[in-house]
Amino acid sequence: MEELLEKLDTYRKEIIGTEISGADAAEAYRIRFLGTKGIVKNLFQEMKNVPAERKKEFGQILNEFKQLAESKYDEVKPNAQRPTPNANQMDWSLPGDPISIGTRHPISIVRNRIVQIFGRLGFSVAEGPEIEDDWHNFTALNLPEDHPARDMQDTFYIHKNPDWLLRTHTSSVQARVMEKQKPPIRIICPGRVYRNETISARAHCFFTQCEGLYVDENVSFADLKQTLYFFVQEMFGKSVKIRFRPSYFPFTEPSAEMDISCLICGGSGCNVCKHTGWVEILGSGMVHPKMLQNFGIDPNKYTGFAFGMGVERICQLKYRINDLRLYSQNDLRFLKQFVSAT
Ligand code: 2U9
Repeated sequence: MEELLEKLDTYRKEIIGTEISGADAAEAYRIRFLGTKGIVKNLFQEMKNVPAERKKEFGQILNEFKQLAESKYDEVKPNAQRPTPNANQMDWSLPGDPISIGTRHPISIVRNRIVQIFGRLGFSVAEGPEIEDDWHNFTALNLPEDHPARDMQDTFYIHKNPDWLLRTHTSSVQARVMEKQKPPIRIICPGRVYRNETISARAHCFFTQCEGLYVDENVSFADLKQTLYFFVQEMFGKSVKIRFRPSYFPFTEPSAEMDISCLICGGSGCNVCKHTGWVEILGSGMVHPKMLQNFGIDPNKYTGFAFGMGVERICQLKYRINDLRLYSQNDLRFLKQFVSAT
């Protein structure tokens, strides 16, 4: 033990007294003291020969010695690894290290474009919570208690009584705006919605909706048609045609689905449009008078139109994406293809 302590003392003096300059000397020091067969390692191996009653004392001394050896190396290491070049040795004209800036997600690109197009028509963006209560997601929107959308199998419920759930559509945002704001109301509501679906190429348990609402005096179905026609022309190009088919939504009456002429075949028929020449892109209608009443808006004075679309669907048509799962797999080979899209 005494012999060991003497050895330690000699090494301690060596460390304190040694001047280390340059990368080679620093490396030699590291190998001698801190290497896998170095002095520190060897001294720790001597522990087994120390009598049991002095193990604690020797352990402490050894740890302090190890810290001394390491801190000496830390002092000289930066210089050893990165010698500071003097200004004359620097080539200031060399290009910098490239910074990887990533790309916008295709859904963000399309959502921003939708917001921009409707922004030009005076629609502003409204947002709301993704965890909703029953009233704003269902009851206020003409979806009575026995409606199939309320089924546990279709909706992710979070809490019972009070009923909280993941919103199944962004219509709850319109409901919240109508609650607070009197007409004129001209909003679009982009955001994520959730449905209890089995994930496949054509369905997902979450997706992005963008719904719109316009309530004012004298708003007509002609306004609805022209607004949506303007939107698809801006989104897909001037040559696109539209058609409306009667439909049903609980919040609107009359309701209609809107198709656009197939972007792939121009209307002559192909696999994408299932040889019909048309593809469905959104749902729409005149706001049901009962809805206006629900929010204290006089249906004899005000009318309105509303519409809703899946951003993934618009993106699918614009960029020809054939599998919904691609949007959420974070595969860089997919995402990097949108580097130049705006
Ligand atoms: C209020 C008033 C009116 C919202 C509307 C649609 C038509 C619609 C879906 C179709 C497929 C979107 O992508 S999708 O899931 N939606 O077609 N949504 S009218 O009407 C409202 C909502 C709230 C207060």
